Amino acid sequence: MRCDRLWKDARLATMAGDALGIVEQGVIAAADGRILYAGATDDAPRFEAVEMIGCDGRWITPGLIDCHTHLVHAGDRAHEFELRLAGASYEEIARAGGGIVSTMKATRAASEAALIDSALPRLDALIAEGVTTVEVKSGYGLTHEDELKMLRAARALGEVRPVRVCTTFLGAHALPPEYTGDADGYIAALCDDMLPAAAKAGLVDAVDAFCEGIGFSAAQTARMFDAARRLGLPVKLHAEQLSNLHGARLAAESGALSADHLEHLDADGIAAMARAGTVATLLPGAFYFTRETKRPPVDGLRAAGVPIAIATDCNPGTSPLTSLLLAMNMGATLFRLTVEECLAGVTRNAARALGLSREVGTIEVGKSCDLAIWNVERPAELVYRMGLNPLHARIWKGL
Ligand code: DI6
Ligand code: FE
Repeated sequence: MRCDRLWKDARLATMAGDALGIVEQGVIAAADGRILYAGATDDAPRFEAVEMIGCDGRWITPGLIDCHTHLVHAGDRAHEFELRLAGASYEEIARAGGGIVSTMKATRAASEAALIDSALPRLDALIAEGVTTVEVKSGYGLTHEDELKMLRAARALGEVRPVRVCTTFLGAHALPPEYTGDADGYIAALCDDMLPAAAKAGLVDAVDAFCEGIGFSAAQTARMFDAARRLGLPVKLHAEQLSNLHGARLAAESGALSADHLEHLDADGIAAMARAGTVATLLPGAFYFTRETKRPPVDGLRAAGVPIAIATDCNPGTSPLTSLLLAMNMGATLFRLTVEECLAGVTRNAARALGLSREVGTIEVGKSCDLAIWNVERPAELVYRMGLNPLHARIWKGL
């Protein structure tokens, strides 16, 4: 059988099924960017490969997926970090006009080219650790033009780097100053104008909102979800990070791909997510950086069989994190996830959180040949180390 490239003498963690999917003596064949065969060397058909790559027993996992980021934004919030170190809380800073609104001002002032330029080092850091798919949200423009500018910048990232970019419309991230006292008016502008325009321009893969006391109410979130449904777009939600507005239940009942953060999630929310198959995306970087002490209900999620994903939440305010490997370590250390859960969280379940289960997330025949090849002795090392990057090679669409 002919193929373009063949990786041999490898150990595979295919992540297929519900565990690591380990193959001790494995081979992967790719043709036209897709996986043609992945499995035991002994069972493999005889391949005639254009290029044969010996892996010297290295481990291969699916390319990693960061399914929740705010990678595109201008400026930084190091100064607010200093204020927080001096005792101010995130909510105090937000209410005093800092927080998301300060990044909004910088993002509005930046050109599309400047947004791309400033996001590239962050994207490159993710790519250097084997990320092959990344989600990027809008939400720091908060005007028609600036939200579209952010989404175009996000799409452009996928053209200047070998990575799959999924875009999420997060117009309902914060109330822009122009709408002070009129959150419902802003939601109407999002639903009737900004979201349809962004969708029409092909810039939206999913719709998200920040459902919080300092963000938008459940009723306002429901209106965003209705607008998404009218456009045929999937939804996801920032839910239960700082308070419990029952956003996760609302998201699940709206068929959401994921509900994210979830520190304050209750049993009712867990049950709704389990019924709907909504992924719980945990963001340990934000938990760590804000010195949150309330942990998401991991035992309850596990017991209910809710799939768990892990992402960086890379954003300037609450998670200036550009390492998905470190996010896994934090998931294990802070949230007590197992190694298997951490790895599933950045592969199989992250793909599901993006609605991309058929395309990526496991090493299986027919999927995009997105791989990460590692200099590790066992998969647990990927979760165990802090600050060492053991990536040997990264393959995206077979190349
Ligand atoms: N949740 C978060 O943690 C970030 N956004 C969100 O919806 C915070 C974003 C920021 O502070 O800039
Ligand atoms: Fe976020």
